[in-house]
Amino acid sequence: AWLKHQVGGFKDKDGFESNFVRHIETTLARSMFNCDETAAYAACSLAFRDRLILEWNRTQQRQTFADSKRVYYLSLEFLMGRALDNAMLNIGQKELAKGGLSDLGFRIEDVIQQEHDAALGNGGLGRLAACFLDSLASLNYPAWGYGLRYRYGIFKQEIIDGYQVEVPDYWLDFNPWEFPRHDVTVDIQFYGYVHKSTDENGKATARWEGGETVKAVAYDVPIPGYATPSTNNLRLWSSKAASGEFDFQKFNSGDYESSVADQQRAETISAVLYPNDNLERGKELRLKQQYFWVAASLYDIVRRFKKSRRAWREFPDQVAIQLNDTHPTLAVVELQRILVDLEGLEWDEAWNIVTNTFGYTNHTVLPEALEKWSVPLIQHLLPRHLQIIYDINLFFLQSVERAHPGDRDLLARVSIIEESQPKMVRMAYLAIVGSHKVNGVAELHSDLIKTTIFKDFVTIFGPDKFTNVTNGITPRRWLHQANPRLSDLIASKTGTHDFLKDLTLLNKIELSVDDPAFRKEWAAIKLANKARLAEYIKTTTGIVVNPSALFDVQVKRIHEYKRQQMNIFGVIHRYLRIKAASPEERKKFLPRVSIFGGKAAPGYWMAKQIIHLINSVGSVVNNDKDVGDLLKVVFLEDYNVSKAELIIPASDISEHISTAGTEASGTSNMKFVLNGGLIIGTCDGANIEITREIGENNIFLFGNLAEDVEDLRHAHNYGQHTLDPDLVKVFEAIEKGTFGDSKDFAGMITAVRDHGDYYLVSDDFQSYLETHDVIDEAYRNQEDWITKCITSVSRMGFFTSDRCINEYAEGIWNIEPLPIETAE
Ligand code: 26Y
Repeated sequence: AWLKHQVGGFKDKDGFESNFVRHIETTLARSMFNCDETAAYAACSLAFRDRLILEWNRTQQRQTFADSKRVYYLSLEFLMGRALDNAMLNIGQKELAKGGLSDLGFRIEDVIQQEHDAALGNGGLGRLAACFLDSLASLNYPAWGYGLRYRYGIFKQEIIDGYQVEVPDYWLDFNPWEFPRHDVTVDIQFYGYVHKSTDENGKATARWEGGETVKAVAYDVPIPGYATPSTNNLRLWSSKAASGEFDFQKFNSGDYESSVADQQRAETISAVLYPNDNLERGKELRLKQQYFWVAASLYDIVRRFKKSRRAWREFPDQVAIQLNDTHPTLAVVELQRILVDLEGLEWDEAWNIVTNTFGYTNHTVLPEALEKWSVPLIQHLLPRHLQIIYDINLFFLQSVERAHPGDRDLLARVSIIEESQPKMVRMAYLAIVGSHKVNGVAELHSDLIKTTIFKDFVTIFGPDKFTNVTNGITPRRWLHQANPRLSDLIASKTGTHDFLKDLTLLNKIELSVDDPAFRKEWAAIKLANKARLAEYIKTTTGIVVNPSALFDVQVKRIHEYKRQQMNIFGVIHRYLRIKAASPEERKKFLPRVSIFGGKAAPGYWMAKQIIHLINSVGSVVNNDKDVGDLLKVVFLEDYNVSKAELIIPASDISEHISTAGTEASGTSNMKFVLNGGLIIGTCDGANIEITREIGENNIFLFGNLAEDVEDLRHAHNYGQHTLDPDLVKVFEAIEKGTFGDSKDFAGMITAVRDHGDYYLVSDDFQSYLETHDVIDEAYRNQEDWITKCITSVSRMGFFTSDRCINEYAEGIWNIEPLPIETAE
């Protein structure tokens, strides 16, 4: 298999070098005497890209020829990170490239660093989509991703005077990983009106007419599988003015400006990724993005299906479409419109095809993240779709009424249309009704959606429609690429790198848990990873941290439910204890570095306040002579995928401390444990399953359980809320101005003290502090600590996204991998 997988690669190092030089001298029109690291990155990428293209074409031909069922993963976010390192590793020729680059005078690490992250996503949901693409290709599934080619990805975060400042991320300047397909375009219609009539057979027909048209242009990104020639396709749509739209009348009459303005308006659709994570804003342009992307993708999928000349009823045998959250839910409506209005199918036959085609993944129970679109807005933008939504709802409610006669409350509760002012379309309900399977992303989460937000739908459709697929991560990027030394150490014990394809093989290292040489190397790798991060912290923030201190990391989007505020309150509490201690007592403290990273949505005021407090605490604590190395507080700017690859392997403890029942799964928890870090966490999301797999001695759990959250909140609201005394001391310190003007942090305090403490910070605070003390003690015993780390890693096999994709393939998509011919 190994030999086979080199088929797509370079013959040898010389082959790579000559290809590299050719790209420098021709594609880039430079000379080797004037080749800096940027040019080296470009040439190296172009050289590897050449290798990918051949396999990419072959994979597409193989899929077309086999004509078997394909899955289409529709996601508004693909948080891909860098591509070059991943491509070299998946092709299996990073070592060869390293040698070649070295011959030419470059260090491969420096070359890799030149690449700008493809940051077309916010957080977990977008990164999950990227891990899924890696697994789909690695497992040889015929699969396409469909997304938007944003000109601006997630903003770049700068920290200025302790505050987050957002800077545009213009990432497309030079992107060798995409291929414009100017011949693959789709005209997308907006606005207009519906013309209803009766045809010659007396059948009612509807035609959507008028309005304006925007052109969707395809950009394709190759997705290489690991140790397989399979290379799948990610198709991203970019918006352009349709040729008829560029108003030549205006142009010729000298109104050049407004003619260009029309063009720019069209291009606005795919201009920017909305930077909200778990926070809905209901903006018209976002709805336009959704329809633009969904309509272009469906046109493409249907066009491909039609080439096979099969009957429409075979559509679900050829096509599975997965909705990554409700963002692509209009696809349900669009496919029904295509089948009924354009292809002339009867409603019921069409609806049967639609529901057998779609699956819907829910990623959140937070009410503020559930999408709703106003009826007047949809009416205006997509008049025909609104009618179809009303018909879907009518037929759905009629079937509910037949099964549950007279239950008017039930009808009102499950109606796709919310009878508010204005009326709203509940996208999650539409997605459920339009899909054959609905899944949550961790066991607890999948149970919660069945008993809370989607309870009535379980009654209506039965429990089998709802299922769980616990999230996973790709071990290629999150172990082999991010932590090559650990990957190689593991391979030295398991015999091969096969665990990267079958992660359950990790369990073999448990046999070596007592092997002194293995343990020593394990510890040395962790220390080296920490030293590398310490170096990065020093150059980017000026803060000097001791690599042998305990590194405590919380990196993720900033959100009240994720409780970074609880973390920083805990840090303040530790600081106060150090200050109150005598010089003698201070020696007993375990030196710690608290590391934070993450972006706040630009309009999320409380999240920005949290960032400001972290930075303000840092500037006091880090400069306090009484504290020295005992405590450092670092906020790392602009957390993204490539920074995660640096930070995660360097952690001793990471924090996954959401209020129980709020974090659907979490995926960084898996990344940290896989890299030999331990975690402190609540009984939430995938933490629960991680505990089950690695054993409760290897994780630090604390806090209230999901089942108690409702009662606690209720009690708060009825005045039974005595704040934790240690938290009161923290608030006093903040209010005394210890960390600067206390008015700047008043919102965070009143949320807990005066506004019902919705996220239970006070309720969990004592248990959180105690657990950190337990961690200190555990860390002092380095031998036990390393045993915990090795044992945990060995038991992480379940959390690969390969397992996850196999579950989707079998339980939801009904697709099979495409066999790769073994002879060449
Ligand atoms: C509606 C819109 C504003 C919106 C945009 C982004 C709503 C939600 C999101 C993103 C949600 C998200 O990232 N959810 C995360 O998905 C991960 C993958 O399943 C989970 O691990 C994580 O717990 C969940 O918060």
